Amino acid sequence: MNRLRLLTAGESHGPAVSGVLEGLPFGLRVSTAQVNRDLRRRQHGYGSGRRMLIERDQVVWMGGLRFGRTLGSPLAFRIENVDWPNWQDRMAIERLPAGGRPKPVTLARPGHADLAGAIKYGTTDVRDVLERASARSTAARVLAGAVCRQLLAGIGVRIWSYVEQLGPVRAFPGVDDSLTSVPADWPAADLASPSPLRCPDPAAEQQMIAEVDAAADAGDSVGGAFVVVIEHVPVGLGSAAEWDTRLDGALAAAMMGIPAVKGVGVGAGFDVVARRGSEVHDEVDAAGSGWNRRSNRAGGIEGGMSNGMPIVLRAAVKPVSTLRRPLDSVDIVSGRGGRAHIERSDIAIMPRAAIVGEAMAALVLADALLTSFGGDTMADLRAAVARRRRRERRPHGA
Ligand code: EPS
Repeated sequence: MNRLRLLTAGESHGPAVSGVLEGLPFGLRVSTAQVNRDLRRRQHGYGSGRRMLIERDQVVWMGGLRFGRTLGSPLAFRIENVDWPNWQDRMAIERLPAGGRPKPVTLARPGHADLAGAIKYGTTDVRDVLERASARSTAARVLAGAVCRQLLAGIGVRIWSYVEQLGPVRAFPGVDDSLTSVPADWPAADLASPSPLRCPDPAAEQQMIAEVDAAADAGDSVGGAFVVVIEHVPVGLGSAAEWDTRLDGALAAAMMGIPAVKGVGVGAGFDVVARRGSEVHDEVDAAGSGWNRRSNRAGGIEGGMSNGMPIVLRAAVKPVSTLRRPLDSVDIVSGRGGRAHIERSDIAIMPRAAIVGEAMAALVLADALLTSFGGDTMADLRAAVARRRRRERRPHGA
């Protein structure tokens, strides 16, 4: 990111996760209620483990706000881990607990950060690695993303998401692009009261629930795909000037930065492979007064820049790597074979991963907005965006 910097810290079973978001303009009104709403949305979803019944994620502001508005200074925050008192010995901060070193975790879980991390740091206790590699860290990102979402909402940008696939079950099966079947009122309904798996196709959602149950019964886990949609983005965020100034590149990197994401598509994504150009590019329709497109296979980005159509991102999420029926592994101390460590875990994270996807998109979009338009204050930013919106208008033809 160019204008914004986000640093997060905190172990999954430490006292808190925390963060600093730097680079916000002066004068952004931040609703704590809306931040807490987004934190709650990240905790919601069928297939979550028992930890989500323990935690009640809420922001504690540490700096950067006065009377509910940003001061242009770093925004600092934390979220307390309610589970911390149960881990004070195993995660003691300053010295070994009175009872001595807790039993180390030595059987690395395939798919998790365990093995590579243990070798990287030369540790004989995988807990040194897994605590930070935990998806708990995404709470801090969702918090920062919630603030960026409010900045974006101020210039009319809306971000929403849904679960498109869970294991083999797809929303709106038989439809080429599931997005075309999502009811128009679904994003608002999801915000007000999310369904168990945040899937907009109720019939598919029932099958998805059965799939989660089947995976749980088998001691297994299940992944899927989610879609993030970003609407009313000003034209021209990002640029074609360099490989690292492209908006699609930044968004893809941010999505890949979500734990468990293994693939990202923009618009038609991997479906472009087998199609001809006429079936991929979005014709500009002369009818009407705007720059109307007949389709949005580009997913709102052409030449690395937003083109005014909704930005559509799709992410493939692998199944959670902690299995109750564990896979084969090797003990990192003895070198002997064994079954991977079992840590309390989730069965499916799809509805929650999608909320993290919204947050990552908000961070990157807010950064791209500030990169294009700058501004020390929200008033500066809004004025610059309004100028761009005027330039977006189509000239009247003869
Ligand atoms: C996680 C394992 C579980 C999840 C955790 C991520 O935690 P625990 O080991 O305490 O049961 O609940 O996610 C969160 C705590 C969270 O807030 O999302 C893992 O191994 O990555």
